[in-house]
Amino acid sequence: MRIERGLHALYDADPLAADRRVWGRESSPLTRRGFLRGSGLAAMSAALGGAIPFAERMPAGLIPAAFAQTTEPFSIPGKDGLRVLNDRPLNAETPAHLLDDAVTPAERLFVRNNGTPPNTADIDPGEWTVEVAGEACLRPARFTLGEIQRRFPHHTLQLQLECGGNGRSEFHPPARGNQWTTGAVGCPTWTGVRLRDVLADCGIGENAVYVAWEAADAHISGDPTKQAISRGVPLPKALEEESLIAWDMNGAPLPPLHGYPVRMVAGGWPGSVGGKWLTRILVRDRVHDGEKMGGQSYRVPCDPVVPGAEVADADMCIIESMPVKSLITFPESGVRLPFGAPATVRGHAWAGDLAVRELHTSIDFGTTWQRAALTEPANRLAWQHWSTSIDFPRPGYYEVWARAVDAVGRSQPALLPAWNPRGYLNNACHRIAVRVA
Ligand SMILES: Nc1nc2c(c(=O)[nH]1)N[C@H]1C(S)=C(S)[C@@H](COP(=O)(O)O)O[C@H]1N2
Ligand SMILES: [Mo]
Repeated sequence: MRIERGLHALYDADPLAADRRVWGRESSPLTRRGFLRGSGLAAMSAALGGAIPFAERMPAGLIPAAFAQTTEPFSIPGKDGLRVLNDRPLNAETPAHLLDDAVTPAERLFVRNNGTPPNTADIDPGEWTVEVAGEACLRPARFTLGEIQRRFPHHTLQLQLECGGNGRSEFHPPARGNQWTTGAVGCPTWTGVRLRDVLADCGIGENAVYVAWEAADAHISGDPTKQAISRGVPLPKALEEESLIAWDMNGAPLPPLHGYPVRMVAGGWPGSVGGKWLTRILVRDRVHDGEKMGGQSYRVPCDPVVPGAEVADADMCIIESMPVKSLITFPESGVRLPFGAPATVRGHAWAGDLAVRELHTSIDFGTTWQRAALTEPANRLAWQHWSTSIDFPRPGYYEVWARAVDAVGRSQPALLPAWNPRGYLNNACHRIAVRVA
């Protein structure tokens, strides 16, 4: 059997019907249970390359992890093995096994552009200007990047960056937008000054509510009267110690695609709050109303809705802290392991504004879980690393699922969380395929 993109389309359209067509599995739409028997089990086992010891636990209507994460050839200069989802604007994600580093190298950080980046090839970074203004700014000012670097104390922090739409490809009905699987996340180190130090210098009015940014990228249409994106955060988030105006990533100047010469980073919130190619900071007396703040952008229904529902803009709320999530970065999904030797499995976990408290793995489709070792974060809002050793009871096809729990006890859902119109915040457990022979 040849399995390609078509499998996703088939499962997107109707997962239980896809099960029937691909494997001959009949199941109940209510319980999502349906035992793979006879020819169905034989077909799936053949495709997966072995018996499936926990076959009777496998949820119906779920593409086996062995086929769920396809990789396609692609190249962006300076990017190593990322998958391009769109080239105008450029969007590329990182396969999970390439995110194994504790600190994400530049070559492996996803790229999410809403517009056309400015040409910064020949600029003098020290002369780049950043203006501070807005209704609630007491002393509007204009700094060069050189002045910012000279006037305010420097800080280096490791901060996670995850696109609000990471995981969108799994929602059904499908949501429009980049069809990210699991790779729109990374956790480099950033060097810069605290946003709050610059804001304090300019004076924050009593009426301040929100801190927003504007940037030098152009709207994708080329229309100079339109902005590509201009977002921000409520004042308390802007004033946190970890909200930075950064010029270095991993000890080197920001790469052009990641905002050279200067950007904002507010870890733990959707990546879209951190403006690349920063030109203006606005202290607003209202919730910022820039491009991609309103409508349905970076918003989810304030109250849960049934999948496929149309939700009025007025009933959509701005995404703030991202939910608890984890990745399995080793081994690579699809790995073949020898039977009898314990296998090391590891990855990272993060939880928006919170820390991760526990991480568990399962090899029986979520029936039982074992606790992994978990490190403390390098600093607040940095992802944590986990590792565990797994014994597989007999040869066959397995899936390893990882599930993190945050500091207040919320855990990742085994499969999909609440559907929302734009497909944000999918923090379902990451799963990898393992064949033991
Ligand atoms: N100026 C500007 N800043 C931006 C964007 C953009 O398109 N333009 N994209 C945002 C989004 S949606 C995300 S997820 C992050 C991605 O950062 P990265 O491309 O450095 O990984 O940048 C944010 N900052
Ligand atoms: Mo994003």
